[in-house]
Amino acid sequence: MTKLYSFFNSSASYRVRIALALKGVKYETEGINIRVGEQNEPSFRELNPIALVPALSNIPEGSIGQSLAIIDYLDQKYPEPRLVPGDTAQRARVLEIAYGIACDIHPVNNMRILKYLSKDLGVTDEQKQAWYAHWIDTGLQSIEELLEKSGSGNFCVGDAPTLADCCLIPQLANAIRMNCDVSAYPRCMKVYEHCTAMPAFQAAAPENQPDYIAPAVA
Ligand SMILES: N[C@@H](CCC(=O)N[C@@H](CS)C(=O)NCC(=O)O)C(=O)O
Repeated sequence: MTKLYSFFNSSASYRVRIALALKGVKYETEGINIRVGEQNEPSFRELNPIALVPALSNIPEGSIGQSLAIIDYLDQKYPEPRLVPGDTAQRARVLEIAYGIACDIHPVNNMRILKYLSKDLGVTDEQKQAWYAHWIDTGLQSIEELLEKSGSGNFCVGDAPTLADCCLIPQLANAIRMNCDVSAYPRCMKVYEHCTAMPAFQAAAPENQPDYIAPAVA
């Protein structure tokens, strides 16, 4: 069976889980605990030399890393429902939002970056939180403007979920988990409220994953 190497709290993994659920693809989860460095094990690097989750394997093509490449693969292999629209204008809007999140917002707040800030550069927890919140704010402000451009409603673009929603929901979930103030982004939050009530998005949510680790109670 198709296997997804995933970490429950990883937003890049969450993007792919949403796509798999929307398309109704059956798969098994192999938990890679990035908190303890399992992404750097040689057995995982063989599947994804970039050493980041997710990776898709047990497919005829071998294994694929990079969440957007995996979703593109799934869209080719299981065309319904389409996550990257065929229509040229809609496709451009969807990719503009998805890349804005996956290329510009997510990478600077990735775990290895935050660890480098603390361990190698010696920044305090407060400074690290300020860094995180700053890039979330800057990024979500831009996404809010992109959603205005795309005329978002219940979804980022059009009237069905697309790759843009697969990227936005996990990014917002992370921001909320990290106590960022998201009240200034009403278009983003409208999409968030609508999508997170849908069964496919719920099936993909961190707390519903087999490798879920409950937060420690203080
Ligand atoms: N561009 C990659 C990003 C993947 C990524 O950053 N994954 C994170 C979790 S969301 C990770 O594995 N972090 C481990 C680390 O920072 O060492 C993708 O879209 O798949």
